[in-house]
Amino acid sequence: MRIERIELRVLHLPLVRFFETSFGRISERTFVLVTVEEAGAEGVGECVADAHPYYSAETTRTAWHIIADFLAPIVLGRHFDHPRDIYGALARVRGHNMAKAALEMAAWDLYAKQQGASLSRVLGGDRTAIESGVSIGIQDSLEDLVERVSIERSAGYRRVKIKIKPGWDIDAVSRVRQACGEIPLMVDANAAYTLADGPHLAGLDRFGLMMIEQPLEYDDLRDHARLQQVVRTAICLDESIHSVRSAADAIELGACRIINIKPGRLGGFTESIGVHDAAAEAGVPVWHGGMLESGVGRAHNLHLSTLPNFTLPGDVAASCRYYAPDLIDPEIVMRPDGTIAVPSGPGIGVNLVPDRVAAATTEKMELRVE
Ligand code: OSB
Ligand code: MG
Repeated sequence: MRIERIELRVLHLPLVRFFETSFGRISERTFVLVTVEEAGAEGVGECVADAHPYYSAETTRTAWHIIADFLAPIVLGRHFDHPRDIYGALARVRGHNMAKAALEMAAWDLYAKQQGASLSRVLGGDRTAIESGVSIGIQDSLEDLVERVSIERSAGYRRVKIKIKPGWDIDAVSRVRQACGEIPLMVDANAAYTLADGPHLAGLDRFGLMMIEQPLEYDDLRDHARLQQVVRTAICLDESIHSVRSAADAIELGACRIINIKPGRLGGFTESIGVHDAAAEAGVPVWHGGMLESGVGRAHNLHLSTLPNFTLPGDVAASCRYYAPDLIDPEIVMRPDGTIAVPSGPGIGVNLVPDRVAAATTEKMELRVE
């Protein structure tokens, strides 16, 4: 594979419904879409960095800058036997995993298309469908929360995650349990607590949650290991895991019993497969997280979710929960049994609708081999 042209776009898409986490409420996403091309064949990748640096340090603008000025020049015109070699070639640039992932994942799509193979096969997955869960944000009231959970459960989602923060935790979980019974339920704090909240968080143990996701600081492992001694509920790490090495550290320290894999956070598919494999070896289950992706990133996520250690339902849900219409056709739909079929065509197996992409584009740039 030898990428000859890279196109960057900034896209702006309103969300169907606002999404609120412990770090704030958003109603739209602004993200970079990367297209890579060789001899007329194209691959696409979606950068999960948003306009603000609240989930992670990266933003739409830093991703644009890093891809255009540093990553694209490394990759353009260079021969790669396989897309698994790209992440290593970008190692000289420190951090900026979301920028790296957008470019690397576009290259995986291109490579799979050149092979005439489904991306999931190229990644090493063998499922034809994945189990879908939903992530439900903080709502204006507990009544609204119960209503949202009920709606998503009736739709068929196999597990429900609710966002928590101090002041919106025990009562929220208690109300959902009362109203909805013993559904597969978990919580995600997006780093809103400190170790001093341990006894309070242990108050969640009585609800039989599947896990507590990222209760403490975004870059912490040590306090999570201490917290896991205080709470019975399994801790799952999201923000704290940014590499195979940090995953191995977390497992060895006992900082988590479950890992959320997001390729954007990990610099792409190569490192994601590494975390998946390391976790499998240690007997730690993984699930696929979400970043409110459009259909492009969502399709990539579906394909990665077909690897064998993705044994828990993830946050990869139907397109219609996020954007109406989505950028792709056909959209990604969840079936009444709570599963999503993995597209079987070459690459990511979904098609961008050019008019919708054009309408959402606010900036565009092209880079070519000199
Ligand atoms: O912490 O998993 C998270 C969305 C944006 C940033 C961080 C997170 C999330 C979600 C939503 O939980 C998952 C989704 O529905 O895509
Ligand atoms: Mg999370």
